[in-house]
Amino acid sequence: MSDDSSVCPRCGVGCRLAPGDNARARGVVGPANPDASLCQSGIAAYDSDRERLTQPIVRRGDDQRSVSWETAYDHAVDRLLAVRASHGPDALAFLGAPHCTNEENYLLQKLARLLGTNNVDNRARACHVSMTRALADRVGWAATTNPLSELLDSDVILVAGANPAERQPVAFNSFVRPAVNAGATLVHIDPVGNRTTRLASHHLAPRPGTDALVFDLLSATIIDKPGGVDTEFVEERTRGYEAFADSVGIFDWERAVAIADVDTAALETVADHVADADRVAALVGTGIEGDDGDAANALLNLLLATGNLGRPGTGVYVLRGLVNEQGATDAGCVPDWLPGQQPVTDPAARARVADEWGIEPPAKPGKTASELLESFGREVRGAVVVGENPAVSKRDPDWLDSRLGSLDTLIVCDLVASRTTRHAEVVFPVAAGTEKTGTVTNIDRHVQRSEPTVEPPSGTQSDRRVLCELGERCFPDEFFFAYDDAAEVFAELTRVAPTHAGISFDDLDGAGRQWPFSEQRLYADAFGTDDGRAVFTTVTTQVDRGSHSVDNGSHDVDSDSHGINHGSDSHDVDREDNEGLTLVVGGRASEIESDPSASDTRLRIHPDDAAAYGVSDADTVRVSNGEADRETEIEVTDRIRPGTVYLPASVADVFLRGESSTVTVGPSSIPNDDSA
Ligand SMILES: Nc1nc2c(c(=O)[nH]1)N[C@H]1C(S)=C(S)[C@@H](COP(=O)(O)OP(=O)(O)OC[C@H]3O[C@@H](n4cnc5c(=O)[nH]c(N)nc54)[C@H](O)[C@@H]3O)O[C@H]1N2
Ligand SMILES: Nc1nc2c(c(=O)[nH]1)N[C@H]1C(S)=C(S)[C@@H](COP(=O)(O)OP(=O)(O)OC[C@H]3O[C@@H](n4cnc5c(=O)[nH]c(N)nc54)[C@H](O)[C@@H]3O)O[C@H]1N2
Ligand code: SF4
Ligand SMILES: [Mo]
Repeated sequence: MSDDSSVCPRCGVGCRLAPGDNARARGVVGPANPDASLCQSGIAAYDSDRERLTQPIVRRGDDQRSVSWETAYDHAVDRLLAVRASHGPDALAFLGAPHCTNEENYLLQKLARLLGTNNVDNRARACHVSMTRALADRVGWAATTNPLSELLDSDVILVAGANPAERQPVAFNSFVRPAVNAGATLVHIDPVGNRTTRLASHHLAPRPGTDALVFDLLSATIIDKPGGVDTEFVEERTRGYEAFADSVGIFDWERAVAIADVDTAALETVADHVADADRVAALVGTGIEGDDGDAANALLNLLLATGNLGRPGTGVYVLRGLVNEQGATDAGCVPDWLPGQQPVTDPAARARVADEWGIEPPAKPGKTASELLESFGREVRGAVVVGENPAVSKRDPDWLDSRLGSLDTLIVCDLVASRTTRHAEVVFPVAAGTEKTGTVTNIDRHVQRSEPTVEPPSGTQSDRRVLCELGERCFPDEFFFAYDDAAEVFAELTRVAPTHAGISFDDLDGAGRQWPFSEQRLYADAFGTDDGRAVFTTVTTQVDRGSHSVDNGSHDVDSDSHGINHGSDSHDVDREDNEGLTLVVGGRASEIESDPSASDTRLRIHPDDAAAYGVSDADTVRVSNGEADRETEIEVTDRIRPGTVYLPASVADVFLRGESSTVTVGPSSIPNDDSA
């Protein structure tokens, strides 16, 4: 039996909680928060001032009416079936649902596929698609490899493009901090120093977008060290090593150092640590996603060459953002994967689904979320959006409004009115994560049962109920959506998805259960590839890209151990070319969040750059990329690379929409005390 606690809806760590005093949550012991701790965001999980939707809405043109649930269901189904009848099944799109349960994601993709389309995706995968696809293609599964608890056994922990001290704080404090306190070496790879860096003994601050080169440089250094490569592991458990080693052999080390602009001594020290350690684990976030998978592939090569996969204390941790981002993928809200990450192109996988459903899902992969958005109003005429807000995005909001507005019909399930619900023809008001029963899967594949710990507002229903009602009305003569409860949906998921085979809803107590049922750590005996071997790739990164005239005179901006290690004075290079400052963004947020850290909207800038641009600490400045500008306060700090500036996503949005990630900084046009 499960205890009376929910899984925290605020992030993918998956801490357990229940209501405490004064509208605050209290932690309940779970696999991700073994000492029952919560972060500030989790403590505020029940505390929302957002006005909830409590009645279904139907809108045609300017006419908006609150309607009964029956009317809303009938109207939504009429409209979806009309689109399908006139334009075919691929004119429908389904966007779900990393905020929702595994069961709800399963139902959403089942509805899409029974209606005849694989156009189902979840947008949040955009945050980690490079790393997860590299894992799926080369070792087996799009998921974190080892349990969080094994970080306590790691000798070296590499954190790249992530800030878990602030973004996954309970996982960081429960597993990384104690490991470091017990002697593990923490290496932070990030152009910007942050709270994670404070615990690190080494900080490599490469030029943004050059992480692949950093990992290749580490591999190249380790291959040259006697005993650096784990030859036994490479021979027994991998393939493609020779080609990889050859490509490393012709890799231009000096040029790569110059482009990544990392300090060679620091790099060699880190390479020594990785080569000497028995157990190396890597934690990756959104910061290494910008290069089409080069960084992810280079990191996997490094870990494979050193034998750091499939053993305790090793592996890759994908620091997924939203509560059920892993589960949305596992349950099949992916255009080319059926439940259990099975390719839709695989006849055996389709047959397994057909056995259960009585109908075979279509074989042709659907469109991804961004392709779907592009197609709205053209090939795609109707959409069902469950717990996503595509209208809020890095893309131009007017463009998105026009895309959503061009659909024949849009059906949305949400807790609150949003920019997306404004375009909806039918809005279903639903229950939140802490108000419903179901399972969610956290960053280390723990499938946990979440029980309602507060009453949903009267007038709402769960997403599960809504999807079943829609499904039953789409197929009135069938029993495709005749489930009594979440347990029945979960049971079907475990029959269809090989990843979840053997897990029973009733056995999911407060401790949860990792998929696959039989092993906590993936790849202990074999990798999930056809021949059971992990696959090397060759070094694909181009060391000759860019035209930086780099001077190799190494200089350290900061001699204390927390200071950043970058190599040459990139800042001079950048300014000589009159390139402006490279903008780096972190703190990507989900709207659901009333994030305490989001209040820091300052631009971080290195003292040399501040001097060059004539601005001082705490000034309000104008940041511009030529297309857009923003006023914001600045923090002058040496924990950022010269030539690079940092902004939280909430402020950086206007710049991310453009092509250029280069900005300039100048005096504000508004008086300082009147700042944004
Ligand atoms: N409190 C709170 N926590 C959250 C969330 C929230 O809203 N509030 N949201 C959750 C969500 S949805 C997500 S996706 C996660 C995000 O979790 P993270 O990915 O850990 O969070 P970010 O702060 O976006 O970190 C991105 C980091 O990448 C760095 N970076 C940028 N460019 C590069 C580069 O080229 N190379 C390297 N090596 N680093 C680079 C940035 O400096 C930044 O430190 O956080 C989750 N956690
Ligand atoms: N401009 C901008 N764009 C961003 C980011 C940013 O910082 N700035 N961050 C990026 C990142 S990291 C992410 S992960 C994405 C997040 O993108 P989205 O997932 O699209 O956005 P969210 O605001 O997290 O949530 C979408 C909606 O889900 C609803 N919701 C919450 N729980 C439930 C539930 O149980 N059921 C239903 N039906 N609805 C629910 C919320 O009320 C909200 O309206 O955005 C990305 N895009
Ligand atoms: S770390 Fe994430 S799951 Fe845990 S309490 Fe904080 S927001 Fe919730
Ligand atoms: Mo995210």
